[in-house]
Amino acid sequence: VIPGWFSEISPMWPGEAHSLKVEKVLFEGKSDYQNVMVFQSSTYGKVLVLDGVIQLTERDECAYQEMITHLPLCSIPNPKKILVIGGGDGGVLREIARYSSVEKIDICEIDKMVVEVSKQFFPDVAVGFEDPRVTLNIGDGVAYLKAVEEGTYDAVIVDSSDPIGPAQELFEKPFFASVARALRPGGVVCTQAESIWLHMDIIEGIVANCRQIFKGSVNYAWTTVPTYPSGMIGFMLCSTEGPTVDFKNPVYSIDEDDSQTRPLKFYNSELHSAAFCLPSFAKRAICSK
Ligand code: AAT
Repeated sequence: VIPGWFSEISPMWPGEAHSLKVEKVLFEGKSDYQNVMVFQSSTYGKVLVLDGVIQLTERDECAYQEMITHLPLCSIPNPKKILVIGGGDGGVLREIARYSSVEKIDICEIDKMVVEVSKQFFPDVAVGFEDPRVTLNIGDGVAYLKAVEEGTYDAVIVDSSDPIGPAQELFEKPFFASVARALRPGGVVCTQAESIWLHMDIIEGIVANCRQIFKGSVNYAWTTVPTYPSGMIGFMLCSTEGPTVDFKNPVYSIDEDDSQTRPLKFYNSELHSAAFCLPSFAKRAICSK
């Protein structure tokens, strides 16, 4: 460990640790679920860390939040009811709020401290909570989904941390089954699905589960995020049986909507389609089974 630097050390990426220079630690606390830390970095703005793992930085959060949101929502016409699991920083809410078709945004985040800390230190991210269509629930996403009435949502976005800690069950088959139940026919889910460089075993497990549960389509997409392990992160995009969803060819271009008061920083329609192109080794592992 280099003094004055933050190193992201975890058994989930043994033998490597991305480091950022720390200007100042702004917050350190322990919630009921995890350690929460915020620091000012030299080159990536403020950084939110949970249990030693980077959740977002001000400089590159746009890549993750815009892709995890617009990949599913631009793949279906006129999304109306959306559920977010995790995402307590509010960034995914900020992105969903761009859609005038959306009527209701429910969010279930397990850790109240993440919401409070985000409102205090990341106002440009937590701005998502200000949208009047948002209802915040503090609780476990697994329990929340079990209680949802069948066929409620057009889209579910699972903005979850890694499968060590409170998010473990969000990577398991019963959870995907309750997501499918909560979706309308032809509804879509997008879940945080780790890195093809580091977690092919986890990804193959998720793909196998999703193939059994989602009878529409099952796809993996990815994007660069410099401060996530290996510099990239992937998403599973699946649809339930019903109207066909062709994820690779978006039906709506949010990036061409002139009414946006905050222009998109990262997502556009070309990147949307490109996100589904995989390196050969990943294609073999993910697409051939
Ligand atoms: N948008 C920032 C990126 C995240 S945040 C993941 C959120 O999921 C955290 O706020 C965490 O408290 C919440 N969470 C974890 N488990 C649950 C659960 N069971 N129910 C509801 N919310 C939960 C993801 C960063 C990815 C990091 C990649 N290395």
